[in-house]
Amino acid sequence: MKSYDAWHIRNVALLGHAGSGKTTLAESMLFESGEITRRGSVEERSTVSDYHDLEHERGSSVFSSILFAEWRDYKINIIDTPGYIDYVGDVLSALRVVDTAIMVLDAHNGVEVGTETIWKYTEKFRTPVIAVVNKIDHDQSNFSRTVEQAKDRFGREVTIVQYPLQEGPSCSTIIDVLTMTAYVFPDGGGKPTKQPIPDSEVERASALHNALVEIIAENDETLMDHYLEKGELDEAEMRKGLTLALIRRQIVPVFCSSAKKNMGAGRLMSFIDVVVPAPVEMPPVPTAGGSTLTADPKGKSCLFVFKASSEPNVGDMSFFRVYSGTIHTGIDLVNEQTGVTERLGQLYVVNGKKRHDVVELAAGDIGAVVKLKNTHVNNTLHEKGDNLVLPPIEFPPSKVRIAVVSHRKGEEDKLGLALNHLHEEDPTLVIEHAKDLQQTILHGQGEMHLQTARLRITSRFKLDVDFTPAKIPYRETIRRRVDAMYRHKKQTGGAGQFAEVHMRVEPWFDGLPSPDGLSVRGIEEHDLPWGGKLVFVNCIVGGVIDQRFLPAIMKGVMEKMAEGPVTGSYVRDVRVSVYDGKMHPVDSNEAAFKTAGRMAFKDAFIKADPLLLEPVYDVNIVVPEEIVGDVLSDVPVRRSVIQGIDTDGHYQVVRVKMPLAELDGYATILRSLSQGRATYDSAFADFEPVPTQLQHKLHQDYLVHAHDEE
Ligand SMILES: Nc1nc2c(ncn2[C@@H]2O[C@H](COP(=O)(O)OP(=O)(O)O)[C@@H](O)[C@H]2O)c(=O)[nH]1
Ligand SMILES: [Mg+2]
Repeated sequence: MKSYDAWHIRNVALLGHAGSGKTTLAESMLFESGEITRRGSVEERSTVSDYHDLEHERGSSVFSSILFAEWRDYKINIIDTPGYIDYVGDVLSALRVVDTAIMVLDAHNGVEVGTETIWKYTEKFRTPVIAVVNKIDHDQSNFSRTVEQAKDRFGREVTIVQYPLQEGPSCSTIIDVLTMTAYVFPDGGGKPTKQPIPDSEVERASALHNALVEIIAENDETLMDHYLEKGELDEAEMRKGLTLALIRRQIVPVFCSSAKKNMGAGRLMSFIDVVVPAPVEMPPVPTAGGSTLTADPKGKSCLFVFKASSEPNVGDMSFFRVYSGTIHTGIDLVNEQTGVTERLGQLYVVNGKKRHDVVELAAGDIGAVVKLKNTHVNNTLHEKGDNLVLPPIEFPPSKVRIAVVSHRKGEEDKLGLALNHLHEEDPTLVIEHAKDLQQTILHGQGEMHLQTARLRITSRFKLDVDFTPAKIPYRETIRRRVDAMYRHKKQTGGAGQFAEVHMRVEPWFDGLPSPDGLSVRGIEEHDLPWGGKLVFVNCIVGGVIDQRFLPAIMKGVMEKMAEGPVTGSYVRDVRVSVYDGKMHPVDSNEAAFKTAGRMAFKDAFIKADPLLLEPVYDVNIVVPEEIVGDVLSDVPVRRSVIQGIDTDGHYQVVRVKMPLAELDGYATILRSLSQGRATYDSAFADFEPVPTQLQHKLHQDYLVHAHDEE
């Protein structure tokens, strides 16, 4: 394969709502460029991009695929992304390493939810965007409406470069107002003949052409004079202004295609070659140290890992973009994050699961190596002596959670490894070993994301697992001061057990005065691993209990605090003062005092007006303004309180405090409430009291399962 430098590489991502035709368009691009000799289809499960079994089952993309097409003198790296918002991780990692986004719109469905969400990401990263209105062959294709919607949602930068002469199954001609050419396609698509624009279209095409020129001229002053002199401009002349307008997001050029009938892919690729910014034309990438990197093939080698994959028939691979220098097989690079020096093996460029060996990859290019042992997604590798860190992909916090249990006993370790693998491949799948809940919890972006993970566990790792609801990490505390005592006495055969402990429990808070009427001999303050405090006060006078038994009493208290009396949840923020007790010269020992401490604490706690606390989250619900009413009226049903509403363009951001117990499942509720048009993110805010009735119910449920423990 030819080597390409940073002037002849283009990096694009195909983005857009699921089903808009990204994968089919990618297939057309590969076919037109001669990368493949037969055009596969999603229906026949034969596309280069959707090669996973899971994608065949689903009938649509689940993972991003790395592809490339050599078109004329250029290598176009294409990342085909999944459209469902559950797989947003792959969209974000693609956007991190490409220079331009190709937003595929469905001419029948217009601008869809996925399109809007992704548009917002391109705004955030200031990614240049090209829009492709696909499916112009669809019998209900409506190009103009789709463009109007795009203008409405994305702004007046949306500018027509191409439009279909006629839409629907008989479409065969695309009018291009940049080259002022009619592209007429043969039956079955492929290479069009170039013809003059038909008379009936000249007026419309010229008006659109002039609109284009104006935007371009804003970015290239000499061009307007040129245009006025000659009366027209060709693509090469307009290139500079167009490229700048793209980089500055002053234009979103609109193309059209029928990926299914193979119309438009070639012309799109020519535009990508000529106009889309090369890696060297993009603003330099800032590094964490405050310096910047340009795509200089002679610079020091530096690459960024944006994707990992593990497939039985493809192997474990790390995918990266070279940001500076030229790397070759066998090069040693230091992983800045892990500190390990990695020797890169054979370098590859890939088309789906097909790998091609290459000897080197220059700055700007995207490639792969067999998975590096100590390297993960988001790591920067550089030459020895440097210390560069490229900005990481910021994955969104997860939205849904589920507990995972291995079906068969003894497979827990295997499951642990499988889950780590899943996280390695997809950092938006987060694994939590929740000790207090005694559950392994899988966090993801949506129900479908979790279900996909489950299928992966079964198919890739051959493990059967059950998904059960994740428990809520409640906390317990008290509202009242109570004194209690417990006598632990057992006589079994020979030696007996005896211990008696009197203690006072009180709600602890900062600035709580010393225990009333007790003489304090020592105070221990413990920050609890699960948050909050235990303050343990020794008020024993006159040696009624041996000092050596006090640690045992505290141990007993701690045991109960780790499994609170109300629901078995962690206890926080209590002060325990031990002020009296009894011991026996023979039968008293540490074990006896531990038990007495635990039981005294339990009895006191239950009498001290216990309060159950639940985790509450700050939730930002982003919803199109037309349907904000539906969301607002539903919020109070979820025991949630609205904190405020902000406006963000066409969207309202509703800020809500919502208990985790309600947040579980909210992704699905919100999706159906808004037909998928609303999304949210959430972050833990605080623990807040559970309503009395609910607390009572949870306590009763707990008592059914709790065993008597003395
Ligand atoms: N009529 C028509 N159907 C298309 C076109 N492109 C894709 N499709 C169909 O739309 C569905 C989704 O296509 P796919 O490429 O998987 O979309 P993706 O989810 O965006 O990757 C499939 O059934 C395709 O055959 C097109 O240009 N015209
Ligand atoms: Mg797809």
